[in-house]
Amino acid sequence: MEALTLVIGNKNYSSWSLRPWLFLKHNGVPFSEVPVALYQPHSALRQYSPSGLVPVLHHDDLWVWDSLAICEYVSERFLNGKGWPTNMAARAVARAVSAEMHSGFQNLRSNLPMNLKARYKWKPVSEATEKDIRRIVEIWEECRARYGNSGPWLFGTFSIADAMFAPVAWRFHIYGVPLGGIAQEYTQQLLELDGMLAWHADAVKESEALPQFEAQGWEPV
Ligand SMILES: N[C@@H](CCC(=O)N[C@@H](CS)C(=O)NCC(=O)O)C(=O)O
Repeated sequence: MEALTLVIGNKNYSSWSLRPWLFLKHNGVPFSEVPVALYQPHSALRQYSPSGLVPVLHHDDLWVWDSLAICEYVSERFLNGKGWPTNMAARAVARAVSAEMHSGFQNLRSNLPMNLKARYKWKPVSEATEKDIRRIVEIWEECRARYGNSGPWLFGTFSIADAMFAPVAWRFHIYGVPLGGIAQEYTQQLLELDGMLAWHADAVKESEALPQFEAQGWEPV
């Protein structure tokens, strides 16, 4: 295989970077990592990424600079397309929920930032954030019920959609979001993945502290 490199941000904070990293790891595609510390005065990001954002996949002279596009490319190039469900209807829904995650849930993202070194006691959040949480739970329940018969993931087999939602599992865990049933089981299952545990182990060793990812007004557990 040609040289495959994933440029990622701080593992403690970079939810976007986690998605393609987990997808590559879970599928056993070998790659090397280039960590770039985010939001530093002289960040090296520009030299690796045309958008100035991570993650970016470098495959020889090809650069792919978006988390969903990277997962798609890896699926096509190395996995014979198995990143998406084989059934056409399931595949369309998997793409829809992945796109919804990719472009939405701004309230959840900004009010419950991913910070793997933190654990908080749950407290009521804004109606807008509650709405994001409810919609994610609804997506998970629907996908599991309609398309998840062949395995434990949203579409049975682990897919790009699961990788896209993986950081949400950390957010729910960090803030102690009260869940039940399928959402609880699915969150736990994501958190117990080898790739998630390996990412977490690296994250807690990082030394940078970025104030914009520290939640305000939350009581630590
Ligand atoms: N749409 C992009 C978003 C990537 C993104 O926002 N990355 C953040 C890190 S979590 C970043 O690189 N921020 C650096 C900066 O804004 O300088 C993707 O899916 O990859």
